[in-house]
Amino acid sequence: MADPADPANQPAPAGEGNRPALALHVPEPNYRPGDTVDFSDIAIGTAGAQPRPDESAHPSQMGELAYSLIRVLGDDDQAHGPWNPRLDPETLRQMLGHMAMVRAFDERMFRGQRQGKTSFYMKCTGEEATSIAPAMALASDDMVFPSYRQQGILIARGYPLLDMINQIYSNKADKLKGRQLPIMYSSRDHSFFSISGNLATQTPQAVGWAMASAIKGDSRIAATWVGEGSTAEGDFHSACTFAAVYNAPVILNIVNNQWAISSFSGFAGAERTTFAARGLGYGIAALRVDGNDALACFAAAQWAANRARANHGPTLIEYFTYRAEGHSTSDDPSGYRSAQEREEWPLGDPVTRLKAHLIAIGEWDEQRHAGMDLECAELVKATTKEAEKNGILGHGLHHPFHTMFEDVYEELPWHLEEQADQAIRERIAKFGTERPFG
Ligand SMILES: Cc1ncc(C[n+]2csc(CCOP(=O)(O)OP(=O)(O)O)c2C)c(N)n1
Ligand SMILES: [Mg+2]
Repeated sequence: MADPADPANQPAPAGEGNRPALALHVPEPNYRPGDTVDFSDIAIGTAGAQPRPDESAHPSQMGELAYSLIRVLGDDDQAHGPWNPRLDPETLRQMLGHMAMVRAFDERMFRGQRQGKTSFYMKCTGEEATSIAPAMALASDDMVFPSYRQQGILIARGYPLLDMINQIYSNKADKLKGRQLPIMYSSRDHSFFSISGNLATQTPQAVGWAMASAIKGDSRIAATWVGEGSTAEGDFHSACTFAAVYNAPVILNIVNNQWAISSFSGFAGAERTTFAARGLGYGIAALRVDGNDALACFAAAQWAANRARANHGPTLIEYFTYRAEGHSTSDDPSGYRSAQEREEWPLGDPVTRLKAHLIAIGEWDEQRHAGMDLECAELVKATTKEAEKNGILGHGLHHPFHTMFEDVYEELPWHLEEQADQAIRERIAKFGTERPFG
C-alpha cells in the first residue's frame, strides 16, 4: 500500500506540478447597486411562436418548451399563437380585477407594517399573474400548496379580505389564533394548504396529496408553488421523484423571480440551465412561461391541469418573472441589486400588459381602469378599518392566552394543563390580570 506520509504520494500544492490547480466557480450577479443594467442577453422570443403539444405528449417530445418562453401577449398587445387561451372579455376583466386588488392590498398592508400595525408583510408586485392566472385555470376545489407569495390565489378564490387582514394583525378575529406568522394563511374551505416558512416543504406535501387523491379515485388535482431559490432544497427534488415515479396528478410551479432575498438565481443553478429543465431530468413534462403574461400563465396552467386530470401525469412550470419589490418588509434590496433592474425588465409589468390587451381589443379604457383601482383601494381601506376593530399588533386584542395550549389534543393532557395554569398564574402575578391589554 502506498505510504500517505511519503511526499511523493501527496498532491502537489496549488499551482505546482503538471496537474492544473482546481478552481471553484462562485456565481456573482451581473448587476450590483448603481450599475447600468442591460438585459438584452435574455432571450424572450416572439409571442405566439411556441408550439402547443397535445396534453398527453411524452415529456421527451416537448423538451424545447423547457428552454424557450411560452408567450401569448405580443408587443402589439394582441394575443397570439396556439397558447392563446381565448378567454372571453368578462373573464379577462375579472383577471385584471384580481391583479389590481392584490396590488392595492399589498400597498396597504406594506404601509400597515410601517405604521406598526403588524410585524411583517410580503408583497408579490410584478408576480401577480403567476398566482392569479393559474388559480383561475384550476377548479376551485383543486388543492393548492403555495409559498408565501401567492396571496393572489386567495383573492382569486374569493377568500374574505377581512380574514386576511385579521390574520396579518394576529388579532382576536384571526382564524389561525395568532399561531402563524403574518401572511402564512390557511383555509380548508378554500382548498388552500397552510403556508409554511420552511421553504419547499409544500412540494412533497402537494405530491403526496395528489397521490392520495388518485388512490382514493377522486378527481381533484394538486398544485404547488415554490420560489426558484427554494428549488435548491432537497424536498423539491424528492417531490419531483415521487411525482414522476407515480405519475401523480400534480402541477409543480416554480416562480423564478430572479432573487431569493439577496441571493440571485445563479445560486440555485440558473447560470447552468433553466428551472423548467429540472423537470426533464425526472421525466416530467416541463413548460417555461413568460410570468408577466397573464394569458400565457393561464394557458400553461390549463394545459397542465388537463394533463393531470386525464392521468397523463405531472407538469413542472417555470414562470419567468421579476420580484419588483423587496423580499419582505424586513429587506432593503437597494443594498444588493441595481434599482434599474425593475425598469429594464424585458417582460414588462403583468398588470400593465393585460390592461393594454383589454384596451387593444376594445374591452377596456383608462377611465374604467382608474375607477377600478380606486374601488380596490377604497375597499381595502374600509376592510382595514373593520379589521382594526378586532385589534392590531401589540394592542392586546389577540386570542386569549390559554388558547395556545389548545387544539392539539382532543383532551388537554395533564402536563399541558399544568403549563397553562402556570403561564396564566405568572401573567396575573406580573400584570394583575391574564389579559392586561383587553
Ligand atoms: C429551509 C429554509 N431555508 C432558508 C429560509 C430563509 N429564507 C426565507 S425566504 C428565502 C428566500 C427564498 O427565495 P425563493 O425561493 O426564490 O422565493 P421568493 O422569496 O423569491 O419568492 C430564504 C432563504 C427558510 N425560510 N427556510
Ligand atoms: Mg425567488
